[in-house]
Amino acid sequence: MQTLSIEQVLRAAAQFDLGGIIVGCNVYGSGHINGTNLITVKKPTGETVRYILQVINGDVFPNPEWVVENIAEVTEFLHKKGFTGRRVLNMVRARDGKLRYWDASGLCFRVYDFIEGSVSLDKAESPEDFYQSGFAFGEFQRNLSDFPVDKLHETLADFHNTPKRFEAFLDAVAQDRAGRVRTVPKEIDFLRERMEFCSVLYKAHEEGRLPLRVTHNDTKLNNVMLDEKTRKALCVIDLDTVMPGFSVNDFGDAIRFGANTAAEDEKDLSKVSLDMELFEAYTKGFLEGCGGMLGEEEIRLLPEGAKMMTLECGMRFLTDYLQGDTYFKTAYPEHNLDRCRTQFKLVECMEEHWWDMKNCVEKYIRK
Ligand code: ADP
Ligand code: GN1
Ligand code: MG
Repeated sequence: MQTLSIEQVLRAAAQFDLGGIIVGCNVYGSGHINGTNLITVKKPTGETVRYILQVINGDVFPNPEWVVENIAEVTEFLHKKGFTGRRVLNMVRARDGKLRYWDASGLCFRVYDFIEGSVSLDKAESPEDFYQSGFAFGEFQRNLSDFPVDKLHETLADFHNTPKRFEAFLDAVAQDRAGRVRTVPKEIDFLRERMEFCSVLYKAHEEGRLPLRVTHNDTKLNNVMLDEKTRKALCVIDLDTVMPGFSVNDFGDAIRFGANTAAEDEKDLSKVSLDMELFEAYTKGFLEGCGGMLGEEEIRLLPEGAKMMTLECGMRFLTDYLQGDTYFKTAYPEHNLDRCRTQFKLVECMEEHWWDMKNCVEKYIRK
């Protein structure tokens, strides 16, 4: 997605009912998909109020209207369950009453109330932080367990369909659009050796061992806001991919990002490993947040979810690298490859710690 000029952002912000004069506008956050800006508004009373203005990435989401409609439905549903204020994401209406604004160049913008007094972390500062994020994502899933699923659009088709992702990867290798295939033989072999694993969750689903639920599907630590002072979880954000999915994948994607001892794009792979203390903290938080809604077999498959999401994410980074970096935001040419390598190293660590992960989740079944 191209970077927006400040004029474009300000013009879009002026279309929303922010009730004052815009006095600040800065690029914000470390998300890989949307264009996020922090907008500061001075109200006639003299107080300043902050908002998040985002341009939805139209190269990623084929229908931004669907994204906005899903978020409206989900946040209203949570609202009715008593989640208000900083406990739920709140969309601000544009001057025409709609929850989004399309500019003349075809970009779709939306605005949220900024969740004040909160932090979103790229790395847990303690196991308690990670426990809290697990609780928030578990609670989110529990709260949506009675959400009418037919109201949800599939904003990104087959988002966590790992076998289909594998086919897309093979296709990217065959096409070699960016001429990079010859530079990554080890990474290609790594994936080919794990082709069969890609189907284990779909198999479990077909055999009736793993239900589809309404899930978040992008459970990175920085998609949860924690209270700055108490460090308790406030709310789950980045609701663009709320769709039917497997609980174990919501668990797994969070482990992939948050229980890695290194950053997602660390170049020094010796720093990458699976932190079992963080794994356990998240397991406890997630299962407590889910409040008993997961079945025993589902809990047993949590480690598969962790490995699946890590392998899939590495595969997505590699596919994007092979296609010439068209999906994820990148800061330099090898960025997607560095990200892919950390994910594959983490998969290896998970394979080494397989029985530690299995024993850990088993303990919570017995509790
Ligand atoms: P992306 O899809 O690109 O990851 P996000 O919706 O996650 O976009 O937003 C990027 C970052 O912006 C988040 O990780 C968070 O730090 C910040 N952010 C987003 N929405 C809010 C909000 N309502 N209040 C405070 N911070 C927010
Ligand atoms: C993207 O939007 P963000 O940065 O929270 C991506 C996730 C990946 C993640 C990898 C819609 O998440 O699926 O796991 O990057 N989101 C989308 O960091 O593709
Ligand atoms: Mg995000």
